Amino acid sequence: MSQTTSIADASPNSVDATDTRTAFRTCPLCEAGCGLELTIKGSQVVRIRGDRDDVFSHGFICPKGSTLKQLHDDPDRVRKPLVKRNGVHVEVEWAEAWQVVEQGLNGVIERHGRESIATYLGNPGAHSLSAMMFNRVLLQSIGTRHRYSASTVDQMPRQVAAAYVFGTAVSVPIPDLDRTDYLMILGANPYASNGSLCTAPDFPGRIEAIRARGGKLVVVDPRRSRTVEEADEWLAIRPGADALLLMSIVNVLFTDGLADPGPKVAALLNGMEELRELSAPFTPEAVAPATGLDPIVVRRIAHELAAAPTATVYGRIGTTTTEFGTTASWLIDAVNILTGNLDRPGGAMFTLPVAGGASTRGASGTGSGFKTGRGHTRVRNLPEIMGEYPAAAMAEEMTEPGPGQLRAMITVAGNPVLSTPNSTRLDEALAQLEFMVSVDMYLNETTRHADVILPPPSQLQRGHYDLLLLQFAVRNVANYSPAPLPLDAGQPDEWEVLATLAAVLQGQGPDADPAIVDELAISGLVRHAVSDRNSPIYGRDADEILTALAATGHRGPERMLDFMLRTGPYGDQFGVNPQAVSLQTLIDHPHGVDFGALEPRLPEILRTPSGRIELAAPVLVADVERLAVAMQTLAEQPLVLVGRRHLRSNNSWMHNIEVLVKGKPRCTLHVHPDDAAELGLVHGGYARITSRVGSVEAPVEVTDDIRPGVVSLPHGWGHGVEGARLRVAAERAGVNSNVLSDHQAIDPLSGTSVLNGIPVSVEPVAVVVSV
Ligand SMILES: Nc1nc2c(c(=O)[nH]1)N[C@H]1C(S)=C(S)[C@@H](COP(=O)(O)OP(=O)(O)OC[C@H]3O[C@@H](n4cnc5c(=O)[nH]c(N)nc54)[C@H](O)[C@@H]3O)O[C@H]1N2
Ligand SMILES: Nc1nc2c(c(=O)[nH]1)N[C@H]1C(S)=C(S)[C@@H](COP(=O)(O)OP(=O)(O)OC[C@H]3O[C@@H](n4cnc5c(=O)[nH]c(N)nc54)[C@H](O)[C@@H]3O)O[C@H]1N2
Ligand code: SF4
Ligand SMILES: [Mo]
Repeated sequence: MSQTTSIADASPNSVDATDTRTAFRTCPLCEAGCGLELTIKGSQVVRIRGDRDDVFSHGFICPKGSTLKQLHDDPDRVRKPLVKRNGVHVEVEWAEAWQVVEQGLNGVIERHGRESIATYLGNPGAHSLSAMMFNRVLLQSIGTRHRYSASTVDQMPRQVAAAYVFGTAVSVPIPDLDRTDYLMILGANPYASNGSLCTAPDFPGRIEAIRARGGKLVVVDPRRSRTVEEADEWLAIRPGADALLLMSIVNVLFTDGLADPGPKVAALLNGMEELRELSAPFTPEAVAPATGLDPIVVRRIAHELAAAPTATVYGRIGTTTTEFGTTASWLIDAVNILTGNLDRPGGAMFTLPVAGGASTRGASGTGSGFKTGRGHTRVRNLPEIMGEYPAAAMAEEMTEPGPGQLRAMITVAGNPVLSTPNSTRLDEALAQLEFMVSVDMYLNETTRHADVILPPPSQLQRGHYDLLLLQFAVRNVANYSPAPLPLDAGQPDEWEVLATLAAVLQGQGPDADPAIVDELAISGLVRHAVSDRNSPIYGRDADEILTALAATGHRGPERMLDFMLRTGPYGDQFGVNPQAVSLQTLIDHPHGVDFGALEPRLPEILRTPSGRIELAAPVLVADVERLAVAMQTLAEQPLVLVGRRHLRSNNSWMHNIEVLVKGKPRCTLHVHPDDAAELGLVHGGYARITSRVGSVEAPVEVTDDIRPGVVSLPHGWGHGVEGARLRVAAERAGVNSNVLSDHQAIDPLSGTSVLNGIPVSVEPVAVVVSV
């Protein structure tokens, strides 16, 4: 592909082999987005450390950040397309790979139609500028409603709740970590994860600062996590009961006369009286058997939240990937609102993203609101939510015969065989497909099923701007990094892979030119904006804007980003405000640009049809009936499984990096000593864990860092399967915890899987030691 070669040749970073230089690159591995300083000698990265001048991370990194070098150098990383021949993946040239892709996908389309193709978009795509810009183009080119992603095993409930309450799925209130006096965390462990839906490099340092200035940290978690160790108070809740705890806090706020949203929010609030009535039965005493928490403590915490000068409640994975994910997320908003902490410094605030986004577009203060159910899955009739179907439904859509059966799959940066529920079932379903393509850098548990694997360049060979996660940052920050290393000869950029795939699906043949797709995409964006009344470039000449963009020399995702920055809230609006932001501004500031602490955004941010905050949106209110039933059912569950994350793991895909996985095995079952005694488990022994859908065996760690009645196994393990190429990971394979998670168990409001609070039985297994 000629355009590929020319990009590699033209790279501003290509250097003389004797040169040593410094490059700056934001780490794309998690949501913290730390600035990295790379020392590069010739084409070799010799050192990676934290960028002390980064405006947001100030030099902080975790042990994963520096391993971008090992990732780049990993001999197992796929560097050339792989095509499966007689069950074995062999390297081919790009031209040949595209022919196989074209024949495979066209064959499926001819035989079964476009609706028989599914897509699964994985987590690293959310950190890839290429994927953020071109996945959309790809999805449009396929023309299928069968869109799946990691969102429905993750944050979808938080987004759905925000959409009902504030109007868009990205209007997520962010805890104002740096100014709060009181932080209550539910189901998140930022000391391991470094935060999520709260972009805050050095989250631990920001927590320590809260306590240093006399503030308080309360953590709600069934485990004594690293974050709990740093907390003033630990509420060891029973899994799945957070919505009940939160509703009981709402109850106390109302009954004790503490509910006071403050004048600005009160004037914009619908549904306060309705929520008061809804919360009436949920006293701390009534929910205690389900939550396992002392009602006296809960009452005190409710009073503390109301009395603190500022307070903010924040919930993540342990609240979203449960049966009441959406309802819990809504009630987090409710507590922040009722304690007067919404949209004020130190409370829960809204980011004003520099590259814009749904919360900055359209008419300010009002919108069309949020709807689901544009389409339903064939087998279980599950509704579309935010343009996708639940990941938990993928397998049955592939295996259940009949019209509309899925026959092909395209994965981009995803490993659903390890990440989504009832993995065994999905693993078998993928094996039955007629055709599968994966855009991925590893031959792993999922991509081993692919007929063709199309590799992106390494993370260090791509430019970066965290388009999605900077929308959830604790400061208004922008940071773009150009690719530190040039592309390998013949290697297309990730956006070119995605654009070519899109073109092939549009019927342009295996020689399709991604540049044409790119031109059409940017032209579409610009033409849409100039005809959009609410755009800052409304009424301008589209060709003039396109010419200005072309003059920068940027193409692909960089050009789209330039357009978004320039039409965003801080943008130069193409000449209107020349001092303001464009991509060039960010190139000139390699350590990022900080636009300051979050500022109040009400009522401008609202996009609800009423133009008000919907504290009692009908869909959310309707779920309270189910919550009332849970007061009983949750109290009766004997033993449940939760997950956990480790600082040195990153979901399923960084286990092939030796420096990260060495040491003690981490894929172990944590069991409380009381449970161990009752179940006959011993520290260092093995246990068989069985759920409704599967069974795995794992080594046991007996620890009182977990509440009785709960066991914990991390996800993302279970390597060493046949056909994968992960030599380091295979040596410490671990087991796949999602063999145990049940595809039937979902939060109905968001389609999100229940990955925490899975009923299990556990028994000892005698390990046969060979002599
Ligand atoms: N090192 C590392 N960092 C990561 C990742 C990683 O895999 N490794 N993944 C990244 C991604 S994709 C995400 S989404 C974020 C996630 O970031 P976090 O949400 O902080 O994720 P976890 O560390 O899994 O923390 C979830 C916590 O919820 C607790 N929990 C389980 N069930 C319940 C429950 O019912 N109620 C309550 N209150 N707590 C419960 C668990 O014990 C655990 O401590 O992390 C990101 N960062
Ligand atoms: N039981 C349980 N299950 C969980 C969770 C849990 O807490 N408990 N957490 C859930 C969460 S929060 C998430 S986000 C999901 C993650 O679920 P997934 O996104 O499905 O899985 P990952 O492990 O992130 O796998 C990422 C894949 O992308 C590839 N990859 C990495 N970088 C790139 C890139 O730049 N481009 C491309 N094209 N490919 C790349 C990797 O090789 C790997 O195959 O897992 C979920 N599953
Ligand atoms: S905390 Fe996240 S962004 Fe920062 S270095 Fe570690 S993995 Fe990278
Ligand atoms: Mo995630």
